[in-house]
Amino acid sequence: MKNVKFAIVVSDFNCEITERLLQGAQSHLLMAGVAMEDIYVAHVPGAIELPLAAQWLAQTKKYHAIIMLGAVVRGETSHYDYVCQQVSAGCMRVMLTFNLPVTFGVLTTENEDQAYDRLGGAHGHKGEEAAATALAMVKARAMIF
Ligand code: INI
Repeated sequence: MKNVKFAIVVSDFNCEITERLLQGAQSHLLMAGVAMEDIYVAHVPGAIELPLAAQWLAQTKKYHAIIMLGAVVRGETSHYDYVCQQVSAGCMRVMLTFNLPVTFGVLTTENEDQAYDRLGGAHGHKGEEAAATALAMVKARAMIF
């Protein structure tokens, strides 16, 4: 896919997991023919910071789609619920405000095993899927307009 630009915003919290999400998303885009220079990667500290960085990237008007990657793993408190709810709501808000695909590649799991099952294990690879969805949305938009 030529001249189509993607931004990936990835959180560093649980970075062993999010690094693998990033690798999956990048390799999927490259395999689909996206040029390396058309993939911009921004890092943020945690999942809560993802929507704001996605908003900044959307404001630049440089990208055809944004891919949000993160890993929220349930701990002993209700913190997990607040983070998950706000990140998914923030993703949708940026998507509709900026009229731009923002895919939700944020794992929300009970434990790390469930996360690894979604990084090329029993439940596919959520980084690759977030990239595939971004590509599909760019194509869907091109068909509509
Ligand atoms: N951030 C994550 O990305 N994943 C988590 O599992 C997580 N937990 O469990 O706390 C997490 N917390 C940090 C949060 O995203 C913010 O960075 C922090 O609250 C500062 O705003």
